[in-house]
Amino acid sequence: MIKIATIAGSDASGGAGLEADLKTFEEYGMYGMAAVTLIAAMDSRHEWAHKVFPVAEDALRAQLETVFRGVGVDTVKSGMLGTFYAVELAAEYLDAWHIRNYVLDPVMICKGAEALNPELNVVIAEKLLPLAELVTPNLFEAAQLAGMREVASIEQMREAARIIAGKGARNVFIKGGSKLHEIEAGTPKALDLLYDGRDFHLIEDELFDTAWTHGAGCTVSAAAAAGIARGLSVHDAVLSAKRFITESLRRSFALNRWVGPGNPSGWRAGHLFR
Ligand code: PXL
Repeated sequence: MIKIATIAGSDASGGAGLEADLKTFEEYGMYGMAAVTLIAAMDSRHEWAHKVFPVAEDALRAQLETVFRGVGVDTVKSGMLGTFYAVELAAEYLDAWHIRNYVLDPVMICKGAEALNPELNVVIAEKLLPLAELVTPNLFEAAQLAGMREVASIEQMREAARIIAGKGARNVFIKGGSKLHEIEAGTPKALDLLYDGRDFHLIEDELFDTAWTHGAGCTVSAAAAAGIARGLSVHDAVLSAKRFITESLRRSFALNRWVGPGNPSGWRAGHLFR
């Protein structure tokens, strides 16, 4: 059994964060573990406003001990870290246990929430990018990591990817998705870019006209980690992750009037019924 772990926040509504990661690992047939960095809860009486409760440093360290020493793990993904000590602990354990298959999803904010620590981006870039086999920023996160004012075109995605790779990540996958489509008017596809330090691969996929995309970023990053855990090249892992998220979003649904996630088992329905 392939063992894979996420170091991430819990999304009580179940669509993003470590819940999305674990569901994705399950679909890829792997044994998933989680070290919780923070707990996010949402208030239905206040427009689904997010509230974030960090997990104490000693509690996070104890979980990392469980995962890395107690069980052992081949591949690790990180999501929302939220505090300086979470970034430092993640770096400490990834480094000490020589984890090569590390996928960094540099989650900086979730919709409707205040960033816990906006300055965290600098520490994430400094401590975690050099450890990452793959980093998976969205357009906003790519601009932050690259120190650019904005990333709003394919050319700027290329530039950001080059800068981020220069800071130590071995592969950079910038999730333009539906956002880049809006910017590059007339493009009927979701657009993402993979940079392996040498070549750029523009990845186009089906675009859905839906607001129910909660957790898509977490999911695509977890799916890429699962592919890498399975032994795929980063390029093939990303292509698999794109297929996975496309089938998930094809069957996305509303949880309430504010939020709707993809369906992580969507690819199975597609397999059976199309
Ligand atoms: O989608 C980003 C995200 C990541 N992690 C947690 C979240 C969210 C968004 O809600 O709650 C824990």
